Amino acid sequence: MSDCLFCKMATGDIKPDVVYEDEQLLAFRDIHPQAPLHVLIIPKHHVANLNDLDDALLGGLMLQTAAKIAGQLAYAESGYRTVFNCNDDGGQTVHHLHLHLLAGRQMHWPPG
Ligand code: DGP
Repeated sequence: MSDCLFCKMATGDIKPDVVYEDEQLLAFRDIHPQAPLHVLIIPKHHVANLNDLDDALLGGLMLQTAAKIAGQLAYAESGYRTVFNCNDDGGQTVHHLHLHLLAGRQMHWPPG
């Protein structure tokens, strides 16, 4: 989608701080980090949110990639959190599917 911020990152029109990339996914640091490590993992093609994700393998790949990045950046043992926000009540502000990976501090429950 031409007016989608994360699509522009996927195509390279906007260059985020990339921590991982493969054929299907791009992962980059969040501009407003909520933890010492805050990475967003996105599919390169446009999917608006979790409601529109019809490819279970892609969802699994996003989660597996979060674990891989956490491991590569030495957060696997201390721990981390992964979050998909969906639509307004879920707190989604960018309507291109993204998985938050947060690490480097104690997380709390329930989230705000
Ligand atoms: P959500 O609220 O779940 O839709 O999360 C959207 C995230 O996207 C939020 O944590 C901030 C991040 N974000 C918004 N604009 C930019 C940007 O231009 N660059 C980067 N790196 N992150 C952004």
